[in-house]
Amino acid sequence: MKLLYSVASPYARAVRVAWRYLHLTNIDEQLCDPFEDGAELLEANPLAKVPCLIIDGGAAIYDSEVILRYLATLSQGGTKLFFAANEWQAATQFSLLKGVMDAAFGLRMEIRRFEEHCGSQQWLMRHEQAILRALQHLDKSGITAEPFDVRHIMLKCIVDYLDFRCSELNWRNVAPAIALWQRPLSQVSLFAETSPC
Ligand SMILES: N[C@@H](CCC(=O)N[C@@H](CS)C(=O)NCC(=O)O)C(=O)O
Repeated sequence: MKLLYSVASPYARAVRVAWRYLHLTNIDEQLCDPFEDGAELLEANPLAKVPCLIIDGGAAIYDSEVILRYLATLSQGGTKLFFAANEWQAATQFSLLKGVMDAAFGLRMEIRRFEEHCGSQQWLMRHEQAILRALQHLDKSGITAEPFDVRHIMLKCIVDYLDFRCSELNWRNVAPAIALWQRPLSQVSLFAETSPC
């Protein structure tokens, strides 16, 4: 299998951490800048987004949630990536995390538009506020104390992405428990090997 990814993408990083976490070995990672509209990516994913997994036989799997769910089915060692289907609170938290990742990417794109002198202050604030409210909510929910699963992979990829791409956003003020939890995890090989910086 081949995973098309970019180093900075938090979505792709979540997938890259997950396959390592599941001890899968048959995945080749191939760098791909989605903004270059390369032929291989366009053929695999008409949306031209990474991550995109091309499985043996040539079919493509995207987006990141679908890839994560697919990888979870390949795990043989008993390592669980996902919570049970009827754990609605966990599922809702997972949706919240996907939304924060979208808002973080949206914020980064808006910052880029500001660099090109066409940013919108309203959209910048909207993304920032969504991120801060969500991280505060997750912090208070005690997510960092729960057993490790896909939600923690998402959370770590989000906060590292914010530090990397949106470093002026002071998220640590509203999420002190997540801030404490984030730092030592960076030493764990899953995260160290996939770090965007
Ligand atoms: N919903 C998608 C989002 C993926 C996504 O937006 N990836 C970004 C990189 S971080 C991308 O490829 N952007 C290219 C574009 O927006 O044209 C997922 O979960 O995989």
